[in-house]
Amino acid sequence: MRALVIGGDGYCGWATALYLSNKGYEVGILDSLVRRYWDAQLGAETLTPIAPIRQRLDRWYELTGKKIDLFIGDINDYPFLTNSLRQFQPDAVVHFGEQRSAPFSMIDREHAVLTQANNVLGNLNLLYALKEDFPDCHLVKLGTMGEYGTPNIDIEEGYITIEHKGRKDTLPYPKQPGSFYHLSKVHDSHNIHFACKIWGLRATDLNQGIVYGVLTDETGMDEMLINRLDYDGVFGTALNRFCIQAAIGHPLTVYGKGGQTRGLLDIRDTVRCIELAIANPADKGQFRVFNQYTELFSVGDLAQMVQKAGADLGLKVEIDHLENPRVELEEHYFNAVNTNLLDLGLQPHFLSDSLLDSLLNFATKYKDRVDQKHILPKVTWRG
Ligand code: NAD
Ligand code: USQ
Repeated sequence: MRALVIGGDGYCGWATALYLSNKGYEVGILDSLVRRYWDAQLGAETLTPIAPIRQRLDRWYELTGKKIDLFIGDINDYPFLTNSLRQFQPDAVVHFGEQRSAPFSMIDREHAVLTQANNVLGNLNLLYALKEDFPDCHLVKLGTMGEYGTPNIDIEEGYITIEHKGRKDTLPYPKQPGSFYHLSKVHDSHNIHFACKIWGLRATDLNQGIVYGVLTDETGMDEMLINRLDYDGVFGTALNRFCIQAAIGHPLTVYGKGGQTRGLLDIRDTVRCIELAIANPADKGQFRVFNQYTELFSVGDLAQMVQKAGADLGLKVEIDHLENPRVELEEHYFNAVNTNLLDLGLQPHFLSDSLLDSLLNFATKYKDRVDQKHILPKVTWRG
């Protein structure tokens, strides 16, 4: 089975590419390396010192004897995309290759346009490339739980059956995303759904929650394979950020009341979910949606858990409630179905004291790399 990982130099993609390679898949990575460029523009670096992509892949080959093909370029460059696909001949394409930060997309008009052009048009190019040359290839596309927003009813997996004025239909679940980034994922979902309907493509949209953690069996094998771990106010995400803040003695940055509830999952489950999706492809013409998270937590709960885990390690951790830079509900109902991946055999790594310990220790190991001026949020939704 040949799997092309688009965005394979990033946080989820790197871990996934190595995991699939280790499992015996023939893996290719396609990446424009634009994320490294955005980091440089923001002046922010990952907590961990990540090696250049070719060195990473050479080291992987030295350690395992497994070769990962590399295609460096942008999926918005259509000739590059089609040539790479023809060269690699994928059975499955896993698409992580997008601008994935909500704050980045809310910086200003340019960043909103960049985000939606990069994401929506890149994905549309990919749909055309698959239709032209690989109509049977399974597209596994990373979406986000944030497509749904925070409705006052249970969230289903992609579709909801509604009775209206005596008639009944199963329809796409309503979307109320909270940033121009999250909106780009909604637009992608619509385009993929339509392509499956008109061209008979097969696709799985993985509405992933917030990923935490850094070590997988593969990325932990060698320092040269280390994964990125973002802590800055633009690309850093809630739990990862809190652990790094605790390690450097910075008060945890809870935005507003902290009742914002989200689905989360361990990066070791991200890689397994991708494998499960690939190993059980969608049918021809099917647009399948899985909610990819394992547990629900509020931001306030996460901060308290990190505070407690920190105290156990002798760290004094304070929690700050900052004025919320975003426009979002801070207290709300949130309950989402996530049975599709469990039914396929996912055995979750639930958030545990030992994971928090290991993340805190990891953060402590690299804490001298932290630049404090990147901790507080600078991007506001109201502009
Ligand atoms: P990341 O920024 O670490 O990695 C994304 C990679 O895609 C980068 O290496 C970047 O260079 C590449 N890329 C971006 N645009 C590209 C383009 N046009 N052509 C080729 N390559 C391109 O992000 P991540 O955290 O690994 O997220 C991966 C995917 O998973 C994203 O689509 C994101 O929306 C989704 N996701 C992430 C999380 C999370 O918590 N990290 C949660 C839910 C969903
Ligand atoms: N938050 C804080 N303090 C912080 C950072 C965040 O309180 O220091 C709050 C935010 O206000 C928000 C929640 O935590 O309510 C989540 O924010 P986040 O930055 O951790 O995550 P988000 O912006 O939603 O985006 C991340 C990834 C994105 C993915 C999404 C999954 O960057 O790629 O799509 O998680 S989900 O949240 O389920 O939509």
